[in-house]
Amino acid sequence: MNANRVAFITGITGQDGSYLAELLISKEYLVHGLIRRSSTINTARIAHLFHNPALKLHYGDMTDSACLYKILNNIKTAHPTMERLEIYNLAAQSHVKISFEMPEYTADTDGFGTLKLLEAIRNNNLDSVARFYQASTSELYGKVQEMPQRETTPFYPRSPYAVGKLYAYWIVKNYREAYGMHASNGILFNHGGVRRGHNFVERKITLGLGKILRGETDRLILGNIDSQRDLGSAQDYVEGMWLMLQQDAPDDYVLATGETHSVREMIELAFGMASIRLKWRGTGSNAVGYDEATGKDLIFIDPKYYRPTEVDVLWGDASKAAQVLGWRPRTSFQQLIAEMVQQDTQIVYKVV
Ligand code: NAP
Ligand code: F7E
Repeated sequence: MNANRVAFITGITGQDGSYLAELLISKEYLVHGLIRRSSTINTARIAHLFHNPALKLHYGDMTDSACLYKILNNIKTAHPTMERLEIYNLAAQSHVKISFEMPEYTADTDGFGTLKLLEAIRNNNLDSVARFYQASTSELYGKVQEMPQRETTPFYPRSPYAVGKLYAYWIVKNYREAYGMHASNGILFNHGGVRRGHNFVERKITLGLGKILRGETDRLILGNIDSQRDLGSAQDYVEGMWLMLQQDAPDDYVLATGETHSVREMIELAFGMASIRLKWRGTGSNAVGYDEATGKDLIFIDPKYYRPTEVDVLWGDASKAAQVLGWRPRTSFQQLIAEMVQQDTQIVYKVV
């Protein structure tokens, strides 16, 4: 461990937080993480790091400003000579559809939670040592105003999640301009992998495929399969987060693959890797995907998974990140889906 490499990650138990913690520990950081009290185990993604002396966990919640202040105060006391504290704000109610069911909680956590953390930094007089990363999102582009989307594309959020994140984006920018804080927004397009939450579409597809192959179910039921996403690998994207905080000046960056694929394509690709060639009949909520070889219906649509307002297409342009940070995604769409298929079905598919 290096005494000058100290980080604090909110959302450390999530997909990105767990990969980021691994990355920072591999770079000799002492990593502090915020975890929530839960009646069931919510630490599966970081269980392998528990006994690492470089990891220290603190109970708290983004909606509790007193505890955010206290945690930062404890970190400051534990590292009295630190010259830099990297703070990665990844905690969020991150599910877009659920944000329509819990709009107020989503705004509290994703929007005001960011403000509370920034205030906790200032009230601890940590603004000059802190480097702040905000987990902004391509959902800000929502009803897209330009193709592909880049840092200068106007925002048009389409969900309570995206509106909450819009507040966070602007408060980060405001604190940068108002108080000279080293605070950056990473505008990340969709990214997943084998640690992705089970109710995000790409993981739901590979888990569903596994259940069909094992005979645990005979169908996979989804919502809008015609939307398109720019989907990369979470492991590649956490490197971009770290690179943003290594720059002399704070700024905002898009991270994306530069490719977009429909949900339908994701399904066809994953099932194809298990040698199931899907054909389609019907449209909209009547669309059915069936196995060409057996004629068996496998994919069904249920409008209960539709969103009141959908983001039809996301397609990112990460050339600024490539130019300034030297960041490029390493994992292809095909490789990513193959890794998830392997994890969830045990089928090894070689991408050529
Ligand atoms: P995730 O797997 O859903 O993880 C979210 C994390 O936030 C978990 O650790 C969760 O804790 C924590 N959390 C939720 N509510 C909280 C609260 N009130 N107080 C404290 N912690 C709370 O999300 P992810 O995919 O890793 O994404 C990381 C961040 O990037 C999120 O802010 C997300 O909105 C943003 N983002 C994600 C993507 C993507 O495609 N993955 C793209 C753009 C932006 P529990 O484990 O206890 O639930
Ligand atoms: O939906 C469609 C759904 O929930 C993707 C979060 O990480 O990325 C993520 O948000 C698409 C949408 O991700 C189902 O309607 C169809 O068009 O996997 P998702 P998301 O909404 O793009 C952004 C960048 C974030 O910031 C978020 O935190 O797939 N879809 N059928 C479905 N989606 C789900 N979840 N479940 C279905 O059954």
